[in-house]
Amino acid sequence: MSKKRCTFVLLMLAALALGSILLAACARPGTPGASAGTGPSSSATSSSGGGEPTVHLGAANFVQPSVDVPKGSKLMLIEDVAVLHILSNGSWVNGSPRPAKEPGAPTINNLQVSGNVEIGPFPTAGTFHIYCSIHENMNLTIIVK
Ligand SMILES: [Cu+2]
Repeated sequence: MSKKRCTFVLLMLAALALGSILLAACARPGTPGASAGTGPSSSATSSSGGGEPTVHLGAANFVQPSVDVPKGSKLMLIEDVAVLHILSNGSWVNGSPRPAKEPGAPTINNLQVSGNVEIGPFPTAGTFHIYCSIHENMNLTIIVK
């Protein structure tokens, strides 16, 4: 009888411990996919309603030519038109693709974008360039500060 109760108590303790481990895992900030700063550590967001910066991709262009990214943040690429883009470090210059990777830039090497893709993080302040090798003059300037 008392042995049975003891087992029950142990089981309850085990369940509690497991529960708190799961809770701690869920509450960890920076989990991918967890959206829009409800966490306590969202003091880094300076403007534009929180969340990471985004750039939209049209049929053959970046909808905006440049984007500001807070240092350490990632950049979300959002495809507005269902067209494949292949992105790399560098830019189009006078009608020719010029691969080039600035120091401190995250490596982007023939990244196929169909749907939404996150690039980065961008740990270093500076100006970085990416381009789409399929679409002439499809350049994006990323300003990290
Ligand atoms: Cu493209």
